[in-house]
Amino acid sequence: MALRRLVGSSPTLLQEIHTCLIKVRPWEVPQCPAPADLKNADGTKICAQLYTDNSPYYDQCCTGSVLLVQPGEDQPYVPAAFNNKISSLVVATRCELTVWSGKGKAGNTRKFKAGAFPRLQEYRRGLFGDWDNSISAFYCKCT
Ligand SMILES: [Ca+2]
Repeated sequence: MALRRLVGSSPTLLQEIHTCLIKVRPWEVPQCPAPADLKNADGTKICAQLYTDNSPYYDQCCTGSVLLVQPGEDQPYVPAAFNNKISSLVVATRCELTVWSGKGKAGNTRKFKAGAFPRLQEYRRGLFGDWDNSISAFYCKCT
């Protein structure tokens, strides 16, 4: 291992590094990307990213499966793997995501402007609901 070569044969130092890595676990602590960082693999702009999972901890949100939403994308019927499952989302700079709670753009609606929304539980839907696991349709546009 490169790490072992780096620290030589000092078991104490190795143990310290190991403990530190366990405490931080950087590979298990994904965070929501910044709105300005939303890009396709080829470098073109993404309108929004929708995630199926979140967490009580803000720095552990935007996890699970991710749906990349392209500028101008209109989905009256969210793909089954994401329907009523989206728990975190990020809207790119100068873009706006409109969501609906019902299929075919029925039910409640809300606009999310550019920004990270790690916990959709915190956004009220109607009188008693919230937007966690409640998105069934969306439209995303950028200027
Ligand atoms: Ca979910």
